[in-house]
Amino acid sequence: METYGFHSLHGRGAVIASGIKAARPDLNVWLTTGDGDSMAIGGNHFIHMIRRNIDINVIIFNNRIYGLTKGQYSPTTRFGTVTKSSPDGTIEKPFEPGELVMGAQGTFFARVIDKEPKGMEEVFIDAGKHNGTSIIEVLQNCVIFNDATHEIIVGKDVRDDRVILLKHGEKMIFGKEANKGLVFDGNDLKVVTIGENGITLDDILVHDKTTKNPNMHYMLARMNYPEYPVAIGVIRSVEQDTYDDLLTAQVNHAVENATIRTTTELLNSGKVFEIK
Ligand SMILES: Cc1ncc(C[n+]2csc(CCOP(=O)(O)OP(=O)(O)O)c2C)c(N)n1
Ligand SMILES: [Mg+2]
Repeated sequence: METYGFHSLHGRGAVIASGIKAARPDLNVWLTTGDGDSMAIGGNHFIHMIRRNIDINVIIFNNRIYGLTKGQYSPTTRFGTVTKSSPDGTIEKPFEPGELVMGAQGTFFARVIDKEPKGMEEVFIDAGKHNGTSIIEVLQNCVIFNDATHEIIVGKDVRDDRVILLKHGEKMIFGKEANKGLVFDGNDLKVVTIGENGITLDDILVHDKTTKNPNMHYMLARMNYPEYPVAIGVIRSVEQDTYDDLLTAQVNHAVENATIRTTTELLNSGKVFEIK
């Protein structure tokens, strides 16, 4: 087909994209999806695409609602939210997409804010370069059916105290005064203030997106307001074999070692009967 993109059936984007990448490994494949599409109807495909580490770049527009169908709650809707399908408030604990990515052995996870195109651009470039499944969660507003859902985190007046931009190799600090940071305390991360209780810059953890062990990335991905700032930027990026590379190698090996090379040879192979 002479095209650069098309719509698939709701929930099946990961399947179509996996098929395209398997058949045409030379293509640079990007999949756009919603929180409902990727985590509800397409949840099964989503985790297996990630587990296979097939080289696809995935942008999840997480507006924490089924927008197109006019406002039913999704797997990422916050507990207690009143929606058209939860008139008394949801009684389900939401997924954070990053938790699923780590649980499914993901190799790349990043989070960006819809109204910050500059940060988004840098992350998209990183994701594009990553060999394997790259998942980018966009904290996306839905003006009509879930307006201002992320404002509690990204609102102009609160953003600097409620968001932490993670940069590989740099201290994990944030805040309007850039004086808050993350340390490890007991079994979990903890927010501290530099200059208080004997805490200095040296105590603050450095972000390493490349550690194979996903435990720290899992903790960073699930940080949430009010206990923690929400992490944006590239949280995890590790190199690992991709499904499409391994598949191509297998196909090439099979072709090289095949004793039957053409359809005519195939038809004349094995037991052949001549009909008279
Ligand atoms: C097979 C199928 N089932 C259900 C629907 C109805 N449907 C369309 S969009 C949607 C939910 C979309 O939610 P999300 O993925 O979060 O995207 P948003 O509209 O919020 O961007 C549903 C249930 C459909 N189009 N096709
Ligand atoms: Mg949605």
